[in-house]
Amino acid sequence: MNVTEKILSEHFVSGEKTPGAPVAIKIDQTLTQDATGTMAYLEFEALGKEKVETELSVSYIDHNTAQMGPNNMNDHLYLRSVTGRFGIKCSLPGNGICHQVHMERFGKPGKTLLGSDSHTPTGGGLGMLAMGAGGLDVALAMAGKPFTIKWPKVIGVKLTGSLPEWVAAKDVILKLLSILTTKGNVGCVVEYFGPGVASLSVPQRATITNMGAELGVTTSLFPSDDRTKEFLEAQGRGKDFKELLPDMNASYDRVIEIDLSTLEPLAAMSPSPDNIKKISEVEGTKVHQVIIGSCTNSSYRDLTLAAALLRGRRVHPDVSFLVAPGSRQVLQMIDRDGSLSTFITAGARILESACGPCIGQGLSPAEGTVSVRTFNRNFSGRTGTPNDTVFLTSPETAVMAAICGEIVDPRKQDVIKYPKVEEPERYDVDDWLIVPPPRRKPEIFRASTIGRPPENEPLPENIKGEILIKLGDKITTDHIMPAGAFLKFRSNIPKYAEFVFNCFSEEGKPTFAQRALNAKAEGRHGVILAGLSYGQGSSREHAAICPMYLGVKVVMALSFERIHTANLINFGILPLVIGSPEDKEKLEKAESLEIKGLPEQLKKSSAIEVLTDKGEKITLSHALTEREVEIVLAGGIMNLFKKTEQ
Ligand code: MIC
Ligand code: SF4
Repeated sequence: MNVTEKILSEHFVSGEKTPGAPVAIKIDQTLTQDATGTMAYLEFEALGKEKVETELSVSYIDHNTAQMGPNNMNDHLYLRSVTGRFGIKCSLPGNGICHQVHMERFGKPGKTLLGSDSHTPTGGGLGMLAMGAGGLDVALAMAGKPFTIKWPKVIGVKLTGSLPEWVAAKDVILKLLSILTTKGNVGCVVEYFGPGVASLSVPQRATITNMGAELGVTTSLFPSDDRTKEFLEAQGRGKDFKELLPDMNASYDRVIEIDLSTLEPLAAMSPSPDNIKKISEVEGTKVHQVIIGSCTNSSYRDLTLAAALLRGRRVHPDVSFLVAPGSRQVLQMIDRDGSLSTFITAGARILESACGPCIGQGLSPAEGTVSVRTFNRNFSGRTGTPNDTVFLTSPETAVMAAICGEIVDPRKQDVIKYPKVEEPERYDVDDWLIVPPPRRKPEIFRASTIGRPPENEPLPENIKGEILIKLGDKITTDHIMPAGAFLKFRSNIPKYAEFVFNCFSEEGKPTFAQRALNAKAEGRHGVILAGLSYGQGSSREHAAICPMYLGVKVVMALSFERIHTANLINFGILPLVIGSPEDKEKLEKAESLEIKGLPEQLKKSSAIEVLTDKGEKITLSHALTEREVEIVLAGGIMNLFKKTEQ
């Protein structure tokens, strides 16, 4: 067996072990972050449980730390109290980004981890099966329910050789993104193996599995080996180590070979993480902002390497250079070893250990300018600036751009030597900002800005659909539900729903929300029409809850991404697959459509007949399991849960 099969088999609850078939697995650990967590815990409260049933659940406060107005801190206090009440640890603001901290302090090889954040696969760097999901799925896992995925196809990535100077772990995942792209990988797991694996430390592996989220796969993971042991021992967690290697004769559904020695510095250029350029192709591009941070590249190794490059130098006067350490552990360590003062002397602006600019919480670039960021996403508008250009690169490439004021191929110069950076033998461990649940159950903090999750009615017999929006390919959850300045409304669905598809609003015309609410008031059902890979990116279930609140009942697309599909189903919205671009064109010509006898059609077969107002009869399909059909028909999983468990 390969490592994926080993972990899945050990956590198998029910289902069929054939690719594509649904399989329920036991979840050992969960994590939430505040931007998705508040809703997840409101949902957990609604499940009526006394305590979480996982081995470990941690709530991180790392996304909404700007605190402009009371909304954010209201959420923080709610999270701290609700987690204390249900037996969950709470990592307070300032302690760091969930994925970095979880890797440092809690991740364990061989365990399953479900997180309400799409970059949860960071844990795969430690040999965990770590997956992103919507908040409701995480709430159900905390309540002890198994999590259902499709038994995956495992893509084996065989690593050989070792990284040359100036080439980083980030370039490995950028290379893979250039091969696999962000589309068409749903239902796959990427597993790294081969002799090159041993040359990568756990934080380097975590960079790779973190950004594997952009491939749209279920997760990515590395084996657990001596390097894993080394890392856990250095974190004072040697007892958490477990060796986990693929069997000698392990097989994979597809094998891609990457010789690390032949890689070169790469960048992903806006608007997509798979728009890969060689650094040598974009050399000379003038840069105005450089940021080192995010859950992809802000480990102690990344920051000490950046500091080593900057020692004795200053950043270019035209560049605004920012550093956001991934965790308090990283910040404390760069303080003690002098890297922090190197950054300050070089002219860096030091940010708190949080997501910050990665999720558009400030630091938006100027219009039309270029920023180089060590992050994982560059969807248009995500920075808060609609027409900027973002290059996603390694810390090495980013720092060189900060020093030179333009993108440079560092291999072509010999002024700055490539520094040798080793993982420390011992990390500084101080978990003071991780609050364990108190002995006496605290009162739950409630605030006016925190609403209840909205309710939904069962799916109607007959859909009288109004096509509210017609979209193209690769619509991300950032398009559906903007984050950045709107993040503070995450706990208030009616308010947040006003901004659904905000980026497509045209001045003087009714917004998507207004059109949807009008249709709802007049008894018509909202329909969204889209192309390939609908719902890429974040795990935010708000991209389903808010449309649900606005009366959307069906999304029709050429293909869907995994986490978003699950979120749609969980909130009673039916995802229907359009069979061909020709059928999509026919649907695009229509304004409204009808689906008759939907419950019966759904139960009978995977084909669903749709009749447009132009008289076209089109057959769409669904890939829902029996249970998912039940969920959608009930109007969402909460309604079903109430019916069956209470
Ligand atoms: C992101 O990187 O887009 C986020 C913000 O971390 C999201 C979660 C969210 O929308 O709160 C994610 O990746 O799931
Ligand atoms: Fe935070 Fe950015 Fe990572 Fe999302 S991708 S968890 S916003 S650092």
